Amino acid sequence: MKIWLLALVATATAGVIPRPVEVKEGEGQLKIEAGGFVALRDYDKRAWVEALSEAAGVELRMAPADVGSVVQFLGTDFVPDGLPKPTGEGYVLRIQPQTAIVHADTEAGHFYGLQTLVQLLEEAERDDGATLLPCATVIDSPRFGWRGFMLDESRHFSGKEAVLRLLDQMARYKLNRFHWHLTDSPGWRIEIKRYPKLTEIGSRGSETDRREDAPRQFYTQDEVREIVAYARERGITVVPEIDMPGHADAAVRAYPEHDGGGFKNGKPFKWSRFTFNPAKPETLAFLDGILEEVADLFPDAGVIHFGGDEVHFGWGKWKELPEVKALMEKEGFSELAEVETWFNRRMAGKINELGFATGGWDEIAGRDLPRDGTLVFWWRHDKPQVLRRALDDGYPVVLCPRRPLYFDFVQHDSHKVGRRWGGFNPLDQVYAFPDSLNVLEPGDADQVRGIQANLWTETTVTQARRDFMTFPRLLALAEAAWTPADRKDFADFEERLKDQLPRLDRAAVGYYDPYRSSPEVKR
Ligand code: TNX
Repeated sequence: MKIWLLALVATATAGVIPRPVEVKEGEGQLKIEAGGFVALRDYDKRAWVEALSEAAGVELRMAPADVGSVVQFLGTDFVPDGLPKPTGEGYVLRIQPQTAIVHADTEAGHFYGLQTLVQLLEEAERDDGATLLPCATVIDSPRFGWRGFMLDESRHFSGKEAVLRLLDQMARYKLNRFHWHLTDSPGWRIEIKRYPKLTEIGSRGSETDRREDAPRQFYTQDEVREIVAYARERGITVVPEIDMPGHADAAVRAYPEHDGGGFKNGKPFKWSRFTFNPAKPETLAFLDGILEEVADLFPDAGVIHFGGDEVHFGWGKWKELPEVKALMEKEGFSELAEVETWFNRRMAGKINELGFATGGWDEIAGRDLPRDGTLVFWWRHDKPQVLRRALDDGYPVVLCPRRPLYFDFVQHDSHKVGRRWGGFNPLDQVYAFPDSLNVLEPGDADQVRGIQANLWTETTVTQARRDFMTFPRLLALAEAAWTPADRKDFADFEERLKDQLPRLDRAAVGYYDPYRSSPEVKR
């Protein structure tokens, strides 16, 4: 009997993704029946009661008081001796024969305790209309504060429904930053009231549809606010990206007076208006105006990302622009890189003035931006020296290298569509990050804010393919971001993952099934 019970406990606590820091198995089980109360402290969260009801398969009710509740959310005062008092996003979950208690110090901590409880309830044994939850204590907190996922909306547009569904999945697996790449050459995807042509003209088309009369695809400001609020309810901060001075074709299409041209190695390339004019006062004022509206729409973002990537691909025409010539003369610049740096400092200054840190791709490292107002996103996996330099220079960084964290790279060798670069990005390599990286030193811990995967959407025309590229890698990312290195175990993760795949089916989320080699979704 005892052995059987322990076996049950072992499987019941084994299922959670991301794997918690510590799980102590208890004795006995908590019986959850219809009509049971959930005590929410001072939170008004009907959604939490609904999530628990759905996971338990029985209808629970919001409790009038803490007494007699089958699930309780409590502060840290009541954590018994011998257990740590959780802080920040951490929580302690105690499942006892009479009640399950989530202790935390913050709403985020309670929310993550809820997610763990939900996953445990989903796989708990059902008995005659009740759900039997094995007793256990879970002590948990994240490895990284920044657990991110980036979605490129410009190359192909996902739209509100898909984004809300993605946020649900991110929250379920305890990811907490949604980096929203809203602008790029194919399309401008966010309404800016001061500049209506950005969406009247700039939002038409995509990577695979270059018709001038293609349908408009963008988020209205109301939709942006709705998505930001939806994310906030789920512990997720939405970080907007407005890419500049490169990747600007869509905006320049709408407002050609800001054109800075686009030349690659002296020759025009696909995006002939790849850059903003980096030195024209009207263009800088235009970008200021955009950033002001963005700041209003994302008041809690903490970071506004201004791109800053791949500018040299498209700056071939800068030398001919009168404003650039005048700037170079005035400042005594001899190189375009100095113009780029000048532009970076000017716009980062604006973002800081608005009360946000400036996020930027790793090209912005080495430009002497304020260390406390800048966040560097290291993406060029083939340039570890850039990461090393950024760290040595004192910048905080988010690690999102192409390999293994770009989800537009294929995840299985048999896959034909998608990127490769000296290899590709299978599940186990996503999982092994960042412990697989040999650039980091123990002293870097404070500066490494976390990790993030990026879904660039050049090759993902349909939502089915975006899902296919994102899942199940998103779950490996989540565990890599949350679980301490010494608790990571890929074989164990795979066992838990097999139990999560049917949950993705139920949520109508597509994925690549590595255990059945499901057919490639090519478009
Ligand atoms: C590089 S990542 C880019 C993106 C592309 C991506 C494709 C980055 C900062 N720039 O514009 O979509 O590669 O993998």
